[in-house]
Amino acid sequence: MRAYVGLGSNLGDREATLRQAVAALREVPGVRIVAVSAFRETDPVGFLDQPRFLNGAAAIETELSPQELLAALLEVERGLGRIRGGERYGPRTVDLDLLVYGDVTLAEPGLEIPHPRLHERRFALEPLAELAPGLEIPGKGPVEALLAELN
Ligand code: PH2
Ligand code: MG
Ligand code: MG
Repeated sequence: MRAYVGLGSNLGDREATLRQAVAALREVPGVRIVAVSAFRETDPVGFLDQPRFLNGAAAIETELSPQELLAALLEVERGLGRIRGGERYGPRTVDLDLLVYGDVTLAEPGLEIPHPRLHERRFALEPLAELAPGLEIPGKGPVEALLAELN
């Protein structure tokens, strides 16, 4: 299945951390990295009083289920030293979000696909549009149209 993972960091050496996250993802059995977007500086969204983020996205091909993939992403976050329990939407050394998983829509405790706030977040839509300009976000519309709506 083709899936897309959002990459974010706003603490420490953000670029090194995102590169390490991609390298760690590459090592996950059942995950193949297809492409990685450029990383871009973005203003914080949701909780404004925090450092700017570096954001990007990765296209992967995976044999893992959405639940297994989520578990792998959380494991990579932990391996890179992410500590949870701070402010919601607050600063983080690394954030790996499952944005899109094929044409699947799913909502269960702890896992919603597509990511519930993807369609309203430029920092997530832009790298996604770079990787897959024609991508249809299940239940939301074409990525390019969603971006245009934010203008
Ligand atoms: N992540 C958040 C909250 N706000 N803002 C930007 N610019 N980039 C993010 O990755 C981000 C955010 C929660 O995950
Ligand atoms: Mg996030
Ligand atoms: Mg997250």
